[in-house]
Amino acid sequence: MGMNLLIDVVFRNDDSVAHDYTYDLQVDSQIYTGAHLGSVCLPDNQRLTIGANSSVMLGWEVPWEQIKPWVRQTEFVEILAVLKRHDEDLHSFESSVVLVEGVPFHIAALPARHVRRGEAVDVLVSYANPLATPLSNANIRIDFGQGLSVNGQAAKKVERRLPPIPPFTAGVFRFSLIASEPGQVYMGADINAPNAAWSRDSAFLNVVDCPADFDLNAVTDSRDLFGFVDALLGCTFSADRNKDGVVDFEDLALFRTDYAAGCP
Ligand SMILES: [Ca+2]
Ligand SMILES: [Ca+2]
Repeated sequence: MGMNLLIDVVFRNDDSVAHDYTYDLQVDSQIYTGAHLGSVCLPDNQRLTIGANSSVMLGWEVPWEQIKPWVRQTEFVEILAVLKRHDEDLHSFESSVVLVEGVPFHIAALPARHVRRGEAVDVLVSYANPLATPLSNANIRIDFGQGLSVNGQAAKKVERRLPPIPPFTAGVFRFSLIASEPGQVYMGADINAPNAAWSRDSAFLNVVDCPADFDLNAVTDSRDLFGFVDALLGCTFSADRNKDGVVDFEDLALFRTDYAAGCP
């Protein structure tokens, strides 16, 4: 991401006498459909003499600006070297594919992918800059499969300009959302930065709508009962049904009522 492409090619002559050659080098983009996005022009039909049983190593540097137009559509850059011997019709081909990475990042819902309808859940986006140069003007966008309430406002997406990311550092972007409808919510996220490839990640939220479904697995059964009793005996916050800050028999009574009612 965001770096010039350094290419080293070794041409070798295994023959017992020296030969004259012509070489070509091509840097191409590839996408999964096989469509061709463009090439970078490097010197072609260059002449080269390689001594008997010898190698010659040549190096090139392709500026990032020439690769950048491709990186919204592909992650792969192919390098193709062709060597042709003058005195015989002998061609040698060698190709190599380079993966052009975007900003590494990950989106996740906390503390779990299962949330209760109407309860706030945090979404955490962690990202990093693995380069030795600062990463600036990176935009993050998260689209939701269905409408949610984000930080108290109805929203179908979240967009944010990330602060500059110094070299070799990581950061997090956190926001809170509430799902008002039960079901599975898709969150598709991408980060777009001027000097990096496009990068994507996604996560699902399972929004459940049954008060007795204590473990939020969309099924209400005895495991929810045992789970609640464990939480009650352990005085953990999750057992505080009436949110009064105390875990006691009032919470047990509320859970028994919900459990007896079953799920809609
Ligand atoms: Ca359950
Ligand atoms: Ca309570």
